[in-house]
Amino acid sequence: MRLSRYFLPVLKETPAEAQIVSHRYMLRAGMIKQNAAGIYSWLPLGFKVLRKLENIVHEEQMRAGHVPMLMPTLQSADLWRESGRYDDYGEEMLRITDRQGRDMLYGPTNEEMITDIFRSHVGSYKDLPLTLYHIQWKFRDEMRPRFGVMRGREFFMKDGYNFDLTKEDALHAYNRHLVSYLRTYERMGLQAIPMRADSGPIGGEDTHEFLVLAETGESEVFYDSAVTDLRFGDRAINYDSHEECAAVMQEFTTKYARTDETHDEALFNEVPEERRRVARGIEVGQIFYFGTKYSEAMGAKVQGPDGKVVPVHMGSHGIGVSRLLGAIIEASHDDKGIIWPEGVTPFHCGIVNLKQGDEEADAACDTLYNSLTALGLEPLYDDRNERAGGKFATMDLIGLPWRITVGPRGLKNGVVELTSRRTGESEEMTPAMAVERVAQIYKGLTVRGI
Ligand code: P5A
Repeated sequence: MRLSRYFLPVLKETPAEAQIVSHRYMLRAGMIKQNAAGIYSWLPLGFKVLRKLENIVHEEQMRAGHVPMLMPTLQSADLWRESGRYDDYGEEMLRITDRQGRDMLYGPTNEEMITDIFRSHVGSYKDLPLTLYHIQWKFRDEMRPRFGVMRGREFFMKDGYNFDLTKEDALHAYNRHLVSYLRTYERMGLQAIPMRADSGPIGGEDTHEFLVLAETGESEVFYDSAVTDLRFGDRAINYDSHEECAAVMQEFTTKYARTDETHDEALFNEVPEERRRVARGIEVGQIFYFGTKYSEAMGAKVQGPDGKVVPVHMGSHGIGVSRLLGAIIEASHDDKGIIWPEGVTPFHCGIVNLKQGDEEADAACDTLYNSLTALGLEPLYDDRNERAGGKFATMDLIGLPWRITVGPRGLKNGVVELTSRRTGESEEMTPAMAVERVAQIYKGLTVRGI
């Protein structure tokens, strides 16, 4: 992309309404624009990152054997009356009446709708296990929408639902989701710690939230600092193996880590004092096992191998995809702007032309741009007629992890400069070497956005 043809409305001033750094940078970098309280337009740069995160979530869900689909945002109130949640959900639910006077709602989650789809089409244990998911906009009429996309009213969520014959199988689905979530967050450059939590309006006994530690997080968390040493990494996992998934669950959830809702002071005090931590975190996902709560209320049953018809065991599993943008920025920035992890960056590398209009500099930038593009990478070329300082400030603000700087003086010696956004370190090299280095950095990481 050439910046002269892009739409990147960066702001010089810090918007007064933004209280936390991720919100400030998302506004300043021209990623989002608020249209109403807690409702945002995703401008091209924000949209590009959102799509990348969505793609990573899809890849990891499909890797775990979960099946993608798409349900609508609007739902009929009748389904929610069947589960009993229409009255229970309270003021967070946005209720709408259509022209025929029918009660509708903008879905805050999809347990009822997916259970209805399941009961319409599945009647035998032979079709199980099954996990269906979608990534779709949700609406919750939050009392206090704030911090930009972090607590929106309209927000983008991946929600998946497992259907299993037995509790044991459903607990395997729960563990499998935990493993797939660990992989997902790590690919985004995040450490999200599973913590025992409260199930709230979704219901059920077993639930874990995934928290990214950050001072600006809305949740208070209590944990054994040893949990922060755990990494899933690139180990191989067989998602069909109950034992393998259970072992990962065990590894990541045995040490003390809880949100304030389930915090137990006596248990916490058993953690050696020097490892006890009280901090704040951003909830970027949550998994639930709720057994037959919805399947019994809504008649989602299957015939088992013994001929008996029984309600299916279910769970639901969510990732706050739009919230993740905020969480990633909270975890990765400095006083100049965002620092995108390579796995999610909107563009792989910036190209800054120090002297636009200089024949040699323009030609070198074009060559760099074309070579990177030919390798399947997405450079952002600042080809505007601006002074160098302004170009650097924009690149630092929008946070591309790598920048190639091209100027007539370097070109006389046959070199350009490759700079890391994270360390600020620069290295001179030939343009061909810079292309090779950038290609090497992104090997195996090139998830495309849009
Ligand atoms: C699990 C999937 C559920 O709704 N039903 C389907 C279950 N869980 S949840 O924890 O309530 O939400 C899942 C994730 O969505 C994000 N989230 C939000 N993001 C932005 N703004 C909001 N107002 C908001 N509310 C929830 C969180 O990341 C949460 O973990």
